[in-house]
Amino acid sequence: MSLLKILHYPDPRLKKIASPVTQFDAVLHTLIADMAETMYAAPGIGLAATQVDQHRRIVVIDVSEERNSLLVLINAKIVQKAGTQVYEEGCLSVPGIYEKVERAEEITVEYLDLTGNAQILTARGLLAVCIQHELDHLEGRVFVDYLSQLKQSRIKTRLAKQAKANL
Ligand code: GNR
Ligand code: NI
Repeated sequence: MSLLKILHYPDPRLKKIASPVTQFDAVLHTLIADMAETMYAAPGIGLAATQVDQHRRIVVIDVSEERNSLLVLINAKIVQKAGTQVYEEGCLSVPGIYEKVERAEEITVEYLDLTGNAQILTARGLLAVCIQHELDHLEGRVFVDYLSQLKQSRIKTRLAKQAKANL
């Protein structure tokens, strides 16, 4: 297992659109194991392949307190959305920044599990927020994109300062 390097906003590679997974092989399983290890170590409640510069439609999530309920979503698609909720979001690719974002309260997703079997899941609350946040990454979007231009430019300035301080 290995820890993967997480890209930081505004890295242009975070804007790439991920391609569907077609091969359910050992290479895929290794990437997923490494993504899970990276998410738990961060620590984070989710990680999209885009964030580790792998532009394939793979997401790992664990919103449990115990950190023992790994959810792997491959080629996931939201097929139903209902209601709205506002949650203060953070992102491993935008370290130290937290802002409120409005999302659907409840979603239904169709996806493939790590053996390639089709699954369906209805989620609400934090899990629904996390799934929407991760699927955005696969489309090249980060939560910062939903904020005002002023907030976006302030966040870029803050992250640039942090990056400089970390040299
Ligand atoms: O760890 C994370 N926490 C979080 C909190 C609120 C809303 C979304 C998230 S996802 C984030 C991990 C991450 O960046 N996933 O892409
Ligand atoms: Ni994120």
